[in-house]
Amino acid sequence: MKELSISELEARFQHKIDREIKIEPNDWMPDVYRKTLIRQISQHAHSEVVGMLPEGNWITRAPNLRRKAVLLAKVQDEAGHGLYLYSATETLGADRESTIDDMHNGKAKYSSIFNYPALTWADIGAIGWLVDGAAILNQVALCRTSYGPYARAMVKICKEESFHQRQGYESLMVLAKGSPEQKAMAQDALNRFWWPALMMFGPSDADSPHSAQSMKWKIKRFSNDELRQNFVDATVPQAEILGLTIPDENLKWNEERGHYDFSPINWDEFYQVLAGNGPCNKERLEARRKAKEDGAWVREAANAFAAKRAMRKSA
Ligand code: BYC
Repeated sequence: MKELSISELEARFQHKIDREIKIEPNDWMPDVYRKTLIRQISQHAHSEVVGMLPEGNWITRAPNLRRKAVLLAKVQDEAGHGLYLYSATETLGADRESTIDDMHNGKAKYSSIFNYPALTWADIGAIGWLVDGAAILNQVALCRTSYGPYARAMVKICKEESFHQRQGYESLMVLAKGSPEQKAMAQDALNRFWWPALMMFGPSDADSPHSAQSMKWKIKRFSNDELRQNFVDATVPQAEILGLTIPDENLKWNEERGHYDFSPINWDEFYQVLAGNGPCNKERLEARRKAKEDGAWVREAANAFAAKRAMRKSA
């Protein structure tokens, strides 16, 4: 049989994507498609794992047993999401250890949002409502992403994220309807998390180097700005129900566009956080590096056990 040229293989690959056929691990794929996926999925996995830090810090300080149990379950879910996603990168040939090392040595990114501190209990509610809310909007679209293992992982992740978002909203509702001090705490959390949540969707479309190709390959189904606008449109009425004010004096319903208008984003702040200069970048990376060092003995023991078992089997 005649061997296909790279351009013929690429045309077949694109045709498959155009017909909504999922790409599976053993299928031919352009090297850049593979690399783009490893980059995006590993960034996503790192975000899940680093995302456990600001919330994990509040487990011992949750205001009651129910809240503590819910928060524990949420943080545990995030570890699970990290695992599915690291496994998805392995189906593309990535090595898990070096993928994680890339984050630890600053080569790979994780979501900017986790470089902001969780200062009060209300922040835990705001993270659920806004951060998980933003994550869901982005991730529901990823359930239809073109790479099969990533799309399937996202289905389970999205179900859990919906629960996370609702528990955050419910917890903030209790504070917003509570004493004036509690309401002020909820408002303060919204003030600090609103803009960083909008930045989670990534740079504006004009400044997003990967979007055009990722949209063509249907890795991404919507652009960064489209998802950000959907998030604003969905979240403003939720803030109204809470009786809280979104910290943007230019936020206004635009009848003609059928969307809310909002102020320009402070992109300098976004790029500063990406460059490692956010309020908690150093702390987050140190915590992850320390966790890896502290867990070395567990990995060594597990490997020794597996090797011993393999030797017994082959004897
Ligand atoms: N933070 O061309 P662009 C969660 C980077 S939620 C840091 O638009 P792309 C969770 C981008 O990587 C969060 N970096 O890129 C929730 C690229 O850098 P490189 C995780 C960002 O990939 C609650 C450069 O900027 N979700 O996990 O087409 C609790 C140019 O951007 C950010 C996901 O990761 C950012 N916010 O689009 C616990 C979803 N935005 O690689 C956990 C999957 C952009 O060239 N990811 N960058 O050095 C995606 O959908 C896409 O990767 C993005 C960016 C929309 C984020």
